[in-house]
Amino acid sequence: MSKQTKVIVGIIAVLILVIGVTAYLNKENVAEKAALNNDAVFIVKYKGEDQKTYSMEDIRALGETDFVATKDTSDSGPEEFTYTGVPLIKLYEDAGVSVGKDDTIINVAADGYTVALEGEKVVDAENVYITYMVNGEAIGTRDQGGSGPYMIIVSKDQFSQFWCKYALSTDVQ
Ligand SMILES: Nc1nc2c(c(=O)[nH]1)N[C@H]1C(S)=C(S)[C@@H](COP(=O)(O)O)O[C@H]1N2
Ligand SMILES: [Mo]
Repeated sequence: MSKQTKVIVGIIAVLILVIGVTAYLNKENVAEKAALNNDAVFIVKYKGEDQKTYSMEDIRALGETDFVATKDTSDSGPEEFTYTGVPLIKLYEDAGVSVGKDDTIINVAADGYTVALEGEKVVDAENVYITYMVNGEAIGTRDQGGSGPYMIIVSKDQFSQFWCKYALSTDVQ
């Protein structure tokens, strides 16, 4: 090997090492961020009465999915995000609470914000989701400056005012 070839091989070896270590650290980081709010609870109610309490693990075990939703607020333009979550209707099914198209679903948040949704939207498993990750990272708690740990998203709405940040519970009335 010429001296020049040795130098090139050396540089390539160092680059491969750097890429490998970066990928490894990144993987740990993603796992850590995703695991942050495992103790957060979310409650499914029926007419104001608790039916079932869920942890992050319980919710994820119902079958999580990635989907794209556009967040459009009063002070920012439309922006697309990839969220990870579970259709809200799956929690109702699991809790044994039936939801009809003519019911009203009340979602309550930690800051007192309350969202009323038509049952017709909630029975659509591709519309209303309970989410906990955005673009592969935990949504984060309010204290951390996030919108979670849970946020309910109405993905087919044009605007985001019916999304429920810091969601604590959902109720059929
Ligand atoms: N708990 C809670 N959820 C909420 C709100 C809120 O103030 N509190 N604001 C709503 C509005 S008006 C919008 S546009 C979306 C997105 O709000 P963000 O821009 O603060 O993320 O969250 C909705 N959900
Ligand atoms: Mo908004």
